[in-house]
Amino acid sequence: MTTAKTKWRPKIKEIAEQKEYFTSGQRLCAGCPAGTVARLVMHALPRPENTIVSNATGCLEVASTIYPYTAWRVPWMHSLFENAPANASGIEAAYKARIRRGLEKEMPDLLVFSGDGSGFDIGVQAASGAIERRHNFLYVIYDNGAYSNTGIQRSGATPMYAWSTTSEVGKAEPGKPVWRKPIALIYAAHNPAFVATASIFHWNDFMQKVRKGMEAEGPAVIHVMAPCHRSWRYKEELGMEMSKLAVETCYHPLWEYDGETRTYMLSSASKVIEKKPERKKPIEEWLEPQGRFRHLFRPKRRDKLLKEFQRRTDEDWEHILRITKQ
Ligand SMILES: Cc1ncc(C[n+]2csc(CCOP(=O)(O)OP(=O)(O)O)c2C)c(N)n1
Ligand code: SF4
Ligand SMILES: [Mg+2]
Repeated sequence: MTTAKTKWRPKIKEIAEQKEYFTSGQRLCAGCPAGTVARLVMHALPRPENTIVSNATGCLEVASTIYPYTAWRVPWMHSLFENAPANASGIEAAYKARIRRGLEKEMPDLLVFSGDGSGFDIGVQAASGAIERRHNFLYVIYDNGAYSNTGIQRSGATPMYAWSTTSEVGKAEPGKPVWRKPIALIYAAHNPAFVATASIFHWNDFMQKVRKGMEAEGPAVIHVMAPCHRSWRYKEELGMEMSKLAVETCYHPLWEYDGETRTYMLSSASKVIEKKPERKKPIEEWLEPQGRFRHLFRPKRRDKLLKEFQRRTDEDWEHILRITKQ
C-alpha cells in the first residue's frame, strides 16, 4: 500500500478546455449540486478515457440516463443500491482474467457513485466487502441527506430534526429523532488506502482528493456533501452557500485519512477553524435557510432543539479534532 499523495493541482483554464465526460443536457433539477459533484469528479480523473463508472440508483443515475440518452462519455453501468461497489469488484476481477488471457492490455480505473441511500444504508455491506477485499476503486458518495429521487424519505444521512416524508414534524416528533451515521469514519475504520470528506464549495480540495483516491493503490472513499434544494427546501441558487456553511459550522468538517500511515488530517478549510475557533459559525446559520428545519425556529422549540443540535455538532467536531491531532 502506498501513501495517498498527488502533485496534481486543478487549474481552471485547463479544466475549462478539457473534454466533458459528464455532459450537459441531463435532467437533474436546475442548480442540483449532485451534477456539480459528477462534473468535478470527472474533471479530476487521471485517466477519464480509461475509466468505468458503476452508479447506484438515485437522482444522479436516473436523471443522467433517461433512455435513449446518456450524459456519460465513459463506459457506465446502472447498479442497484445494493451492489454498486460489488459491480466494480466484478469488473476488476473480469479485467484481471482477460489480461491473463491476453484479451486486454491494461486495467481500467474504477469509479463508483452513489447517493446516501446506498452509501449510508442499503449498499453498506457491498461497500464494506469490496473495501475488505481491497479492490482498487474510488467510491464517491454524494450525500444530499435524503432519498431525494423517490420523494424525500429519511436516510441514515438525514440530519437530526430534519423534516422528510418519513420523519414528519408534529406534536409527537420534531422531525428525524436520531443523529446521522458517521459514515466516512465507518469506512475509514476499514482501513482502505484513502478516505476523505469533501465539499463542492471547496472544489479544488475536492478535486485533489478525487485524484488522490483514484491514484491510491486500493480502495478509496470520498463523502461529499451535495445539498438538494428539493429536500432541504432552500432557494435553489444557494447550493454553494449551503455547502460552504456546512463546513464553516463544522457540521461537515473536511478531513482525510491515509491508509498507510493510518492517520487522519484536517483539510485546509477546517484547519483554519482549528487554528482560529472564533471563525466557527453557529449551526443556526446552516439550518435557518433550510425549510426542513423551519420548526426549529418557532419560538417554543427554538432553544431546546437548536441547543441540542449545536451540542451534537460540537461533540462530533471535537472528535475530529482529537483524531486529527494524533
Ligand atoms: C432496494 C431498493 N429500494 C428502493 C428503491 C427505489 N429507489 C430508487 S432511487 C431511490 C432514492 C435514492 O436515494 P439516494 O441514494 O440518497 O440518492 P438521491 O436520490 O438522494 O440522489 C429509491 C428509494 C430501489 N431502487 N431499490
Ligand atoms: S431532487 Fe435534489 S438531488 Fe435530486 S435532482 Fe433535484 S436537486 Fe438534485
Ligand atoms: Mg440522497
